[in-house]
Order: sequence, then structure tokens, then C-alpha cells
Amino acid sequence: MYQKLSKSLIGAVAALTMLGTAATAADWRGWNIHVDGYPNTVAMDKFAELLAEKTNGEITLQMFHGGTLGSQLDAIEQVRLGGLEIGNFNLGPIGPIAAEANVVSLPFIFKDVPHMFRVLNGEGGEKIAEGMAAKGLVPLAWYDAGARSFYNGTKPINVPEDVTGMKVRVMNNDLYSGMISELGGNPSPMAFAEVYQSLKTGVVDGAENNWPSYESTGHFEVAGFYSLSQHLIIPECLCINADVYNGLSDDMKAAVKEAAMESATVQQELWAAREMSSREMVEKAGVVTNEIANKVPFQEAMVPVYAAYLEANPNLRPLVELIQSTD
Ligand code: BDP
Repeated sequence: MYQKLSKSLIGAVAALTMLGTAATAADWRGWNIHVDGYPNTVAMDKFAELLAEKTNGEITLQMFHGGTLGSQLDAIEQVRLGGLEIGNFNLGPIGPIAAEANVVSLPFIFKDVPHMFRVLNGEGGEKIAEGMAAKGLVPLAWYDAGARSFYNGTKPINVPEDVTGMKVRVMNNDLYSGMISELGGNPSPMAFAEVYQSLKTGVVDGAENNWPSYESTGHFEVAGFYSLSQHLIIPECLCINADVYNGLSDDMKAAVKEAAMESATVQQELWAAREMSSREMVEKAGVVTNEIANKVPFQEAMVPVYAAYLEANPNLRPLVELIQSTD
């Protein structure tokens, strides 16, 4: 009898302990739009692995790749509201939610990718992060997404007039629609997953993206002229729901942040290699690439886009100027 009782007591204590663990442990879910093997996909998996390691298994993350949990716009809302904890987001579709983050979507604002990282790692990055956090999204680390250029199925683009009359897919953000309109084209905001079919069936004539996405989506198969306008250099974030992050102990916050920073290092290294291999791959497949000898007319056409942004956000003029004056 005594033995029986003590056995069941041990069982009860064990069950309680397990319950205790279950109550403090967290199982997070993460969203990513990209396919297997893409730098961001590999880096997000690495983040999940590091997270479990650094928190001694107290936090685990299940990653859902390939946009299986929905479009980027939906996923951003989900992470803001807490339906999902984590996401790898492009700052493009975050811009309409957080005006500070929208500064990166001003065409030609960054000179190149290193310039973008210098800004992000300084006061500019802090300001952008604060704006995002106020809207429920805490950026834990920044990912590289290179430069975006125009592509279409009919001709190389060399001057703004080449865009005239063209229907061009953009991500959901009025700044991008303004950008295409100022070049004389017709903007068509659309989810990433729909672009291939739209290019193929002629719903749009062209789109714009970096080398790796142009390649991984197969867009190069249906839009074979890639013109190096490099009009947008948009960073991406490894973002977390603000309440979830703020609810963590300082130790846990540090572990999560560390895992994110290490995953960003992995992402940036893989990104550099993938930009080259993607370009090589599509050019071998027959893509015609052209440099744009003079980008000034494209830049000059963007004056009204900047004016609209500053008119809507007069308080963000110092942020624009800070970026422009950063070496
Ligand atoms: C890719 C970004 C991805 C965007 C996509 C797009 O990594 O987040 O959804 O462009 O154009 O470069 O929608």
C-alpha cells in the first residue's frame, strides 16, 4: 500500500513537473515566403536551431516556408496581432504600416547595400526599429535583399521612356505605385505568388526584383530582359511580435537576439553567393541583361515620390536627410 502510494505520488510529481515545463516553454510559429535552399529559408531554419540551443529548449520555433501560411500582407498582420510569433519580412509591405520603415522604400535612397547596412546599424536603424515596434513588430536582425531591378518580356529598359505604357507589378506600397506612374508606366500591386502567372499570361508586362527572387520564382522564364536599374535597395527583417518579445525575461531576450543576429550573418553570407549564382544561372538560360548607362533621369523622375512621402510625414524629413548624409 505504502509502496503503491509513493509510486503514484512520484507519478503525480513527475506529471506536475512536466506541466510546469509545458507552461513556461514556448512553441513559436514562423512565416517565410521563400523556397527551400533560398538564403532566407536556410537562415530562418538556422535561427530555429539556434533558438532552441540558446534557450535550452525553452523556446522552439516551427518554420513554415514557401508562404504556406498565407501572403506576406496577411502574415505581417498575423505577427502584429500575435497569431504568429515570427516572420521574415521585406520592409516594403511594412512601410504603409510604419512610416519610419517606409523611408527605405524611397527609390534610390541608398547608394548601395553597404550604405544601407551602415544606416541600419546606426541611428537611422534605431528610428526605423522604434517605428516598427510601435506597430507591434520588433526587428531582431536585418537580412540582405540586394537591389531590385526591372524585368519584362519585350525589351531592355535604358531610359524612363522605355517604361511608358508598361504594366509593371509592384509590391503593395503606394511609393512603388508612384514610382512606376512617374516613369509613365501602369503599376499593378500584387502578391508575390501571383506574379509568375501574371507575367506568363500578359496580365502584367514586367516586374522588378533582385537576382535571387527573379531566379527562384522562375520569372526569368517568362520575362527575359533584366535591366540593372537597381532603383530599390530594401532591407528585410527577422521580426517578432512585440508583446511576445517584451514578455520575455532579459536572459531570454538576449538569447533570442543572439540567435537572430547569428542567423543574419548566415543569411548575408549566403546572399552574396546566391546573387552571383542566380545571375549566372539565368544568363545561361538566355536572359538578356543590360546596364543602364545613365540612371540620373530615373532618379530625377522620383522627385514627386519623395515630395509625397515628406508631405505625408513632415516629421521624417530629418530621417531622410540623415540617410542622405550618411557616407
Ligand atoms: C522578394 C522578397 C519578398 C517579397 C518579394 C516580392 O524577399 O519578401 O515578397 O520580393 O516581390 O525579394 O513580393
